[in-house]
Amino acid sequence: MKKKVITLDEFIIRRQADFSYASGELSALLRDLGFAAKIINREVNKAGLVDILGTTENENVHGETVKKLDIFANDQFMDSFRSSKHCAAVASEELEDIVVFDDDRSKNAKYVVAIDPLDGSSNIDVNVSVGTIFSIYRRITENGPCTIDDFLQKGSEQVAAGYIIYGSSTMLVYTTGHGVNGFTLDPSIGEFCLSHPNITTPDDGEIYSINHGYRWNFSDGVKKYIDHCINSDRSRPKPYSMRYIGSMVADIHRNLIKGGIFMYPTSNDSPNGKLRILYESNPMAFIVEQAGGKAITGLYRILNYKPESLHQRCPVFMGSKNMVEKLRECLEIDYAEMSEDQLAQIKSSQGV
Ligand code: P6P
Repeated sequence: MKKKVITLDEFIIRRQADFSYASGELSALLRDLGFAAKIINREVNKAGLVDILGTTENENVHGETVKKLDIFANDQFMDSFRSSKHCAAVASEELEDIVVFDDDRSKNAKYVVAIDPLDGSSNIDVNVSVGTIFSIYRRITENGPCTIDDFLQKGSEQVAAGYIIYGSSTMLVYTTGHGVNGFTLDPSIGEFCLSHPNITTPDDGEIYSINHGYRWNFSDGVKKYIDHCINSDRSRPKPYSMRYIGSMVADIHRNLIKGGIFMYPTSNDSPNGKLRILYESNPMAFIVEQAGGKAITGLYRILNYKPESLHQRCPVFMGSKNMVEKLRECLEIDYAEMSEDQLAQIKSSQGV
């Protein structure tokens, strides 16, 4: 008997019952995200054919050259959130400050969204998978327009998080704290259809993902873990493989399904790590933990950290729980030699 196709919209409405307080706003916001993702998917898929590839003359807040598709994606999501009326404000990787919606309905909306509209965009011109990452919080300010405080919440306060991967197929993967579900876009009907119900990541894996180009600069603990992977006991059924795409969504999605660990440590170029807490580390950590994995900044859980600024970065180690545990053991040599003050500094930089 043909299995019934469950679309994203239908799934979201069915799952609304998970929230006794749900008034449908979060469901509507998630559906709006899915719609915007379809529009961006259309442009990403034909990026090579229209003048949307390449770079603009602009740089974003991080001094990174902005790809034309970055701008298109950012504008698309901003329009979608503004018209949804269920989002009070947005923090975007592409914008220095938050955008507060002040129309009558939006300004009383319950939710705020942090988003990386098109992560990994440096890969666009060479046809490598890129992604969108989003994180949804309940606003904490009660009256008047939203402020940055609505965004500087611990990752454990997220009500939903997800990503869209524009790859060999386009998938939307999200969690609302009740497991992780994946939906594949069926272009023939223009719908995201449930394809990966209740994703759980293996406790172990053979894939480790890191940019070896910075190896000279990694801490002794990170080097110790890499050596563990490279010199792994050949009696293992399968020694480790290094897989690194350079697109966080693609690397973590692969590791989530197959098992593995993704690492972006600190380095001279990135003394606090490269990945942004609000719209990269936190949403991906929420998903990885909901899938049974672990996500740490080094010694501490990513979701415990309360960010102090909108675009703040942190070191990232996340994936299969036994691999993250092994890494954490290796990292202890980085801290063993530290003075109490140095350790206190690390703790405060990692939000403990
Ligand atoms: P590197 C893409 O620019 C990104 O923000 C993430 O998607 C990716 O994991 C990382 O940077 C890659 O950085 O320094 O290895 O090129």
